[in-house]
Amino acid sequence: MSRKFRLGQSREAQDLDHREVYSGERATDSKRRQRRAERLETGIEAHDAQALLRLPDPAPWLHLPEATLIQRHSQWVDLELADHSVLCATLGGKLKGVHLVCGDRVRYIPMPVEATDAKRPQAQVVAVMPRKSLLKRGGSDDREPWQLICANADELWICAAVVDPPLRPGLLERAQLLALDAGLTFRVLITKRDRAAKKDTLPELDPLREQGVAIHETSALKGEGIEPLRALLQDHVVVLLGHSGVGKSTLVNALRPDSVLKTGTLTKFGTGKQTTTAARWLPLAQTAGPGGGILVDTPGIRTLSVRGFDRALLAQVFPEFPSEVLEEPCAFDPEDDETLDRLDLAYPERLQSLQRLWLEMDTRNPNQNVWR
Ligand SMILES: Nc1nc2c(ncn2[C@@H]2O[C@H](COP(=O)(O)OP(=O)(O)OP(=O)(O)O)[C@@H](O)[C@H]2O)c(=O)[nH]1
Ligand SMILES: [Mg+2]
Repeated sequence: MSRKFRLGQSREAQDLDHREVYSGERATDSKRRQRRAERLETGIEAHDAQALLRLPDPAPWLHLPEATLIQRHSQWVDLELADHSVLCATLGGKLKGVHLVCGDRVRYIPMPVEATDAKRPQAQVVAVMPRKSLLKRGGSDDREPWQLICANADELWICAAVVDPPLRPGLLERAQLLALDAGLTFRVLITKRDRAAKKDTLPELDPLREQGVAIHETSALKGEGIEPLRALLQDHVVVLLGHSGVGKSTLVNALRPDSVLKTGTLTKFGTGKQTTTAARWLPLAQTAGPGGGILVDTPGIRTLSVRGFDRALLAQVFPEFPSEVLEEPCAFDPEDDETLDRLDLAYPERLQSLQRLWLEMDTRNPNQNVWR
């Protein structure tokens, strides 16, 4: 019997609720479906989030030249070689299943290609060197526990615009957790400062100011607040992260006079249009002299998931809370005046943020054992 299903009503989707739909199917079909579902389930359970971050031993390849992976494309990667030239490379079979990311130091085998054929891959990546740091965020479920952002960075600068798109303190807390997890120095970059009155002190940032987080106010269009950043970049690899449209690429262009990264306009809702589509490693050395630093421009993010991160990190992001709250935040009612008075919080709304992050960090996979 052949049946037609509308979008979202596939045979598999129906299977979740109405197994009787299959009562008439042949035994062989039923067995095949059962085997497929078992394979999927075993696959999911076998996922070990930490194992996915392990890299194969590069020892057999250490005689090969080293390069930096500066951008990933769907079928190939761009490498920057020791002489700063860029070439296109494919990934060798030995790296099957290894998640490479912008900033990885790799070993490659050059492949002979005619000089005129610059579009063909000219090398094959065969090994990845151990990473100094790895900036990542949580994935949506256990089939993709992590989304890697950048390897071998030193600092994370979270970019947030004063308006268009609006400033969201929740995103800053999440970024702080990501930086702590990766061991990176954390800075907040307020962009589009020209769009708010000078006397507006941006009180949303007070909790971060009190913690001593470095906050830099900039206006890339007016060239304000850019010079101090140039000094901070010296000899450092800095990842720029933020919502689409906050002005990350505009900032990179301001910091690299020879850079012409594409920047975008905003939608009528004041959000960006995902102008940058892949993370790109951008050395400043050619313009600012040796040791000028590296900027990594990234595509605009919608959220920063902290699924699977260590709850112990929360104590550093929410230092104003006593340990009893950090151990079991959900035991405290954020709407109960008596509780809030007892905790004597300067920013009571942070209790809800703490609870949200604490729950999200739970490693339980919401999609595990789904019959598909
Ligand atoms: N007024 C003002 N506008 C700015 C400033 N910086 C960037 N913009 C504008 O913001 C818009 C988005 O800038 P982009 O640099 O493309 O933003 P992005 O963060 O790279 O966006 P994605 O690549 O989509 O993630 C552009 O129209 C810029 O002109 C600023 O300092 N002041
Ligand atoms: Mg951009």
